[in-house]
Amino acid sequence: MKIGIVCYPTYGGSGVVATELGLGLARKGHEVHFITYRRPVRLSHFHENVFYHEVDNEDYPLFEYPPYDTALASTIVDVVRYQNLDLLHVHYAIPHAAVAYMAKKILLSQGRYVPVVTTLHGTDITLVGNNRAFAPVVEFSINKSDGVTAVSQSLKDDTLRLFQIERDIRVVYNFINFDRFRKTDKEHFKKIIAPNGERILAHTSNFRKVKRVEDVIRIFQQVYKKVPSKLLMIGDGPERQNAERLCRDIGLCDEVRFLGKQDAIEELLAICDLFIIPSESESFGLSALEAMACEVPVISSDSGGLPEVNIHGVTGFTSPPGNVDEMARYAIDLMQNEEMLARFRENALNQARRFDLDNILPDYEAYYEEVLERSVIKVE
Ligand code: GMT
Repeated sequence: MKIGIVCYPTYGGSGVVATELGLGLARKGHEVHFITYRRPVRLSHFHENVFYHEVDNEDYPLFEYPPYDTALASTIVDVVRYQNLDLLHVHYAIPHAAVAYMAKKILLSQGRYVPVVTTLHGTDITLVGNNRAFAPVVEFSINKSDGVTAVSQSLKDDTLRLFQIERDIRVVYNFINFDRFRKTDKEHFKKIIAPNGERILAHTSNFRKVKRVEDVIRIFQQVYKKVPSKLLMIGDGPERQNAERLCRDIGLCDEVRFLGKQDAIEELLAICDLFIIPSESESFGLSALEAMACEVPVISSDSGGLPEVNIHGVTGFTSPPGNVDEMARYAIDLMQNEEMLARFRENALNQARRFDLDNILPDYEAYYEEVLERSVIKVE
């Protein structure tokens, strides 16, 4: 199959999922064309069957906001026509689903039908998508997609609750590539970060408000009082400064390392004992899954799809967002109990295996086939 993938190229989960999916499809022999404004972060090497088309968003003095949507639609039209794509898979509804609809209509006017699959990732529904500024377009473009998937049951439920949706939404869970995410021996790192055998806790995110990064510091503050430990804060974003300031205010600078954006996250996860993700809202929590694949149990909030990934009392613990004291208690229990930690590590790995890329990829392929078959009937 020749598949066009439209996504955000940044460190966000939706771009990561889109890129890993494209690479997985390419390994299976599909031809994959990424269409986006910058090379996706995880598309770092040459791959057979993978093509990248950069959207040229020309600036012009008249534009206060260069019209990316228009440039993207034109690039999609061009790539579909000249690379002869069978299907477009767009990740994150805003603006990708709407732009894909426009491109589809332009192509149709030229006698070419290309079906569009939209994958909903989370904030495109629960946060920004639900905002009045976007909602009518989000709803319309979901309804006009030829296929729609959501990355968790919780996100599907939210979509049906928040919008008037006229079509079926298929849950296809996010996935993990075990070739990359697995526990490896990184003892030399461990010695640098925790020279006295301290426990290592970690958080990775894009440090946006929704991630509640200050809660991570507050949880760690309580853990540190009971258990010799270090905290790794991986990633960057608007809340980083507040988090750093909080560390200074409570005198924890020496115990918390802000590492910024990192490419080889799996090498850091390999030395961790606990992962913390206390988000206000999280449709899936890909970073929690990445930790679990590296045998790291998770303390998370119970918002959105997180409980579908992190099973309370089995792979870690879940608490309502903002309940820092309870999350800290769970973290302390786990960090103080060697037997429980070993059991939770094993459970985390077993749960992560359910989301193995090799299991989820065929679901996407089958869904594409289904959508293509429906489209043939539509065109005839
Ligand atoms: O976080 C966002 O604003 C959007 C998106 C992204 O691109 O990072 O994250 C969402 O998609 C991820 C991949 O499907 C999910 O693992 C995240 O849970 C989800 N983020 C939220 O729901 C906050």
